[in-house]
Amino acid sequence: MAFNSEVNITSAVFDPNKADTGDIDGDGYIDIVVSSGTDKKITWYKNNNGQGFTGNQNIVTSSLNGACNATLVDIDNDGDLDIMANSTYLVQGNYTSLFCYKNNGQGIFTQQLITPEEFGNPAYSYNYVDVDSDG
Ligand SMILES: [Ca+2]
Ligand SMILES: [Ca+2]
Repeated sequence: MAFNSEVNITSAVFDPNKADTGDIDGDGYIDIVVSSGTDKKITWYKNNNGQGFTGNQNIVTSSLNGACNATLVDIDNDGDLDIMANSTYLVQGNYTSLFCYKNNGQGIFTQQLITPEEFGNPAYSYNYVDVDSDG
């Protein structure tokens, strides 16, 4: 794929705030995940055999209020990339809830609430590190 011109991957997200890249479906080509807060979405876009993106939107969720910080990380160490994201609005009585969307290896995700924490103010960024160095 040549990067000599701008490519519009999608116009179907409202207020996108973060994109991350990684091979979501395990086909060897780097895909893109996007969080967009105003339309409450986390979506991903498949790279078609290295030829680029068709704009087909794979919706991970469309109900995460203030969805932000979509980040690809293999959180359960099973070899596929999962998505971590958080909400900046009230979710189940808590502000700034952290969610994991576990990948089945083919880009189908299952939501899991990780830490329903109330920080007082919404957290807009975070990092993932292997705190106990166990891989
Ligand atoms: Ca891929
Ligand atoms: Ca995984």
